[in-house]
Amino acid sequence: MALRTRITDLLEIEHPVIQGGMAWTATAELSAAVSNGGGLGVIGAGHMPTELLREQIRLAKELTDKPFGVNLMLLTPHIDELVEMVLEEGVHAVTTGAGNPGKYMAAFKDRGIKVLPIAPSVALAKRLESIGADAIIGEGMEAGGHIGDLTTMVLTPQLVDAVEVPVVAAGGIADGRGVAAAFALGAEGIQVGTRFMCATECTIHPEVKARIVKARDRDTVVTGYSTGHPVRVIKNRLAKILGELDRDNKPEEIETLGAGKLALCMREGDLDMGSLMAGQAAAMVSCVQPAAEIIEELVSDAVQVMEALSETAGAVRK
Ligand code: TUI
Repeated sequence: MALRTRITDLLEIEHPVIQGGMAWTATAELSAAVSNGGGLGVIGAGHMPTELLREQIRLAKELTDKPFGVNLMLLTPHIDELVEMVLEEGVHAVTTGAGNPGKYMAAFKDRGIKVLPIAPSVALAKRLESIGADAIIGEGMEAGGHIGDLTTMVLTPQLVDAVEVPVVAAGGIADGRGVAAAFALGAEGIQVGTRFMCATECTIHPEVKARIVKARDRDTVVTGYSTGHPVRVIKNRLAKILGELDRDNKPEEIETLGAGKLALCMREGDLDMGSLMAGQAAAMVSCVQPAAEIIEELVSDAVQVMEALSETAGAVRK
């Protein structure tokens, strides 16, 4: 079963499934497993030191001969150095988050690297298209981590209307129904983060995976509005404290308390005082399974949903 779109053609992959570039979570192991499963695996750079990211890229090249990418978090202070290194090493694609990658666009394109920026709004997407983005990843506020303020449901069709390049829908997609919905909205690919956190090959602490599997519909909360960089996480003691600091409008204290907490969660498995970044779709993740199986299920279930809808449409017409 395969869904061919401009995204599969652009990235030379089998399935239009891009893995979210989650810092401290999307390591070479997970990315290679996603790429080997026919999607686009993406190493999450976050604040990773340059040489560590270089090692991760080299490891991914050992683990897969399929295309994979790197996600660059543009707020990181040594972003210029990370970009230089990615240009040296070469990857198939770069996704970007938390800013405008305009400054680097020409360099990536000269090197033959496809650029897929994440945009939480129409205006930014249009700007990014005008400077050469190969596709736009529209990320709704259902997503985990740093988010914008529009939902996937309203952002996706507006992006599809606003730009010519293909749109990838992200945020809240964790099963075949979500994939089919994204396609109904005009997307030609999807980005999935939270469900891949529960891939067997994902190297985060097993307690984090268990917490996601246990998650229910209202278990996430957004903290950090007062910092200008709101972040969706699974509720815990840290989130409660950050929420109180947010209400008291103390952005500096949020930044200080938040530092290092993502690693504390993902590496050490501290579910209490770690930052458990995950999307609302955590509630829809019910098991830990291999990345290739997740991709296969997303695609074949989506095709089944679309076929059923087509039959319904046929029956209605008669
Ligand atoms: O980037 C993400 N998700 C992230 S980044 C991250 S690390 C972090 N931690 C604390 C504070 C800030 C970052 C954890 N999760 N998703 C993609 C994404 N990009 N969401 C929102 C945006 C975005 C926001 C503003 C993209 C562009 C943008 O542009 C503003 C501008 O400069 O025009």
